[in-house]
Amino acid sequence: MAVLEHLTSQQAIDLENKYGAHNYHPLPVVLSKGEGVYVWDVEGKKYYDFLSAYSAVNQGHCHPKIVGAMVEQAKTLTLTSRAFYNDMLGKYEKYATETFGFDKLLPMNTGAEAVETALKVCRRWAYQKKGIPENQAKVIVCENNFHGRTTTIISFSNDEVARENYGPYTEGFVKIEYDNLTALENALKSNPHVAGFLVEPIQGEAGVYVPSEGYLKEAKALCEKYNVLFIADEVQTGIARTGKMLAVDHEGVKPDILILGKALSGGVYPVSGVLANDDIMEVITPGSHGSTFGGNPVAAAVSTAALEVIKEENLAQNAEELGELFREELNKFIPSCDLVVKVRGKGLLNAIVINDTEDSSTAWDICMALKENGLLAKPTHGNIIRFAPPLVMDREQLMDCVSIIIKTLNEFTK
Ligand code: IF1
Repeated sequence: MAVLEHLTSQQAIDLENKYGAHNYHPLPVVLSKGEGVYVWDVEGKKYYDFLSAYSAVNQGHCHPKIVGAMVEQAKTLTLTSRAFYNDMLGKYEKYATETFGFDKLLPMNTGAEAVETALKVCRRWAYQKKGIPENQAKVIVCENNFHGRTTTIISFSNDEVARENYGPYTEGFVKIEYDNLTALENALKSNPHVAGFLVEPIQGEAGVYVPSEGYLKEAKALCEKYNVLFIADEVQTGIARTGKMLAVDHEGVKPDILILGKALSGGVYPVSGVLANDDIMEVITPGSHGSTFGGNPVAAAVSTAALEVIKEENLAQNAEELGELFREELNKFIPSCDLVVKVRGKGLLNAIVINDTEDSSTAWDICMALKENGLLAKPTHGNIIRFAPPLVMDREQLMDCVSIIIKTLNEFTK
């Protein structure tokens, strides 16, 4: 079979099964085209995308401005490494830092790399600025976190599937309950060597768990009190997803270290980054950190365009308004449906909780039925389905999606 031959869905799935490592269990749909809020499978069936590549495609699939910026830059200069300067990076760093209100950006590629980078910056700051004795720095993290897949990051995960048989694990992390300020203060108080508190403003993988109002603001205040860096992982919640540019903006919190990824590129190219002010970022010196691809000209062009699209198309406001509408419509429906316990979320990062156990297959089965009805979503647990469409959706499309979801749930109950 020629490599470029047109494949059926089954053929594509068989190829992945035979030649690819089995590190995923995808929904059985093979996509070959995307535009805005829609994707198409190889048989030509059209779907609403309600995952947005885990919130990477906030600006919609194949946004012409972002793809255009990528193609233009790719024809001009793709990669220099950081051994030389390039004429795109500085302009991008200026734009990104001004957009988010920090002195400096450290560009990387994937979310996990950016989290690693933030942890390294935090540890250095602890030794060089806070005066913590060598190798004693601790970072507080939350139960049920998701920050990526590196050896260090999975060391402080409590997802056994993600951790099992990958030891020995990296030391230096203290785990506390999420959304629990007493637990945070106790951890800060009882350990003099705490360098940072790493937190997701909304826990995505945990099932779109929105903390109590004021949690982030109070947590930031506690970090200040104990001279500890507040590190916000906005890889999934950032870039307008929750109805503001950043999820911390809902509480007027400014992190000491901000981690971005995913939609920082509109999903067209891996772009991530860490932002901080000079008093923190100056601990990073030549040779102490880096990446071949981080800050390359294509990434700079793509990310600049991706951020411009967010602003030009008012995507934060759109996410806020459509998110309200989505939860309102589902809340009207839920009392009549035994299958769904509740809908929760912020902006266009939402989830429904199914009336079943965490290890059930109900959420998966509902996602299969949604797929048949033209909408793609993925369970986060056996009983939770995340709904995160691209933010370029309009009201009419959203209402269409609501009726697909309601129709599917009704069919399922029967
Ligand atoms: C997978 C979840 C989403 C993230 C936060 C860092 C990263 C992620 C808050 C790492 C990545 C993705 C990765 C994807 C599944 C996934 C995910 F379901 F696990 F929670 F988005 F909802 N911080 N999240 O959410 O970024 O290195 O992947 O670029 O299959 O691992 P990455």
